[in-house]
Amino acid sequence: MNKKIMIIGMPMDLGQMRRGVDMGPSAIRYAGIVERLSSLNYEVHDIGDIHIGRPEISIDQDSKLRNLELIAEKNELLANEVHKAIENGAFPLVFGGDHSIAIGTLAGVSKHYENLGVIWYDAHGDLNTAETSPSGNIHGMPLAASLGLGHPALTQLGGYAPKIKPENVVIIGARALDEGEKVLIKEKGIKVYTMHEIDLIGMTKVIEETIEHFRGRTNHVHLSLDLDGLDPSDAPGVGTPVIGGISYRESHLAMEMLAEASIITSAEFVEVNPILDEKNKTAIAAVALMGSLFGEKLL
Ligand code: EXY
Ligand code: MN
Ligand code: MN
Ligand code: MN
Repeated sequence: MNKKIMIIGMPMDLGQMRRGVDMGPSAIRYAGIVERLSSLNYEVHDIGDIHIGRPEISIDQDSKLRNLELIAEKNELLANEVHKAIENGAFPLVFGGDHSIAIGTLAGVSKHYENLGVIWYDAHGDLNTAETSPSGNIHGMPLAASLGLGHPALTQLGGYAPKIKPENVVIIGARALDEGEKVLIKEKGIKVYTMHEIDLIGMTKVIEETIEHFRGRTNHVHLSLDLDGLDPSDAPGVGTPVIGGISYRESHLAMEMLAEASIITSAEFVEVNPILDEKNKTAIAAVALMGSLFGEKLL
């Protein structure tokens, strides 16, 4: 694992309608992430937060997408910082913010790697476009946008599309997919481990197969971890909770196996909403999972 980590806070809540997810980066920092990673002998640099400010909510006239231009504009800033982190030889570790920030993270990361792999750890597919979205919320669209599907303001971020290829994506934890997303998954042949497969074969096999899927394909895999992938009993502080999720223990196991395989070269932890949380439980879970992802051992 790269011993230099660049933390980038992205306090953006414009991709959905529940206030508070802009406080995610602070909550994760207060849960002790810098100390945790430093104790594992990483050189940790925290560049602070991307400036989001208090922009006025707007709806794009043509597409009806909420905050389209703002999300694109702020994600350009994130993409630049992520790009710089990699250029400086660091592992970019981004804290959201709602999941629309993944459009910026992936724009920054994929500039470096032609064949970037992506693990999308989430209750949702985030594969909607303006046409299929039931909500108009862009946090339900970042994976589609990164695959080059959707509004050009999102797909063309950084000046090129697509950022990733469908065969390089693995979704883990899905249990709330919209009809349009199901069609897209079949059409593109995207590999998905829904909760059904996780129940059936277990997280060990799911991660073994995921690692195997990337072997020979790419040496660079981005982990996009949406805390709502976890069960709400373990991660209650999220805006779109879905019961029947991945347990905290299964998630630890997943992170430990990924650490062991040494394939993750960038990551983001998103959707932590302290206003909806219980005593910062979700941020604390996120920090513990990051500990495992970066090689923490129990003994
Ligand atoms: N699929 C629903 C929508 O597009 O509105 C819900 C999306 C929630 C997205 C969350 C964060 O992963
Ligand atoms: Mn998501
Ligand atoms: Mn989600
Ligand atoms: Mn364990």
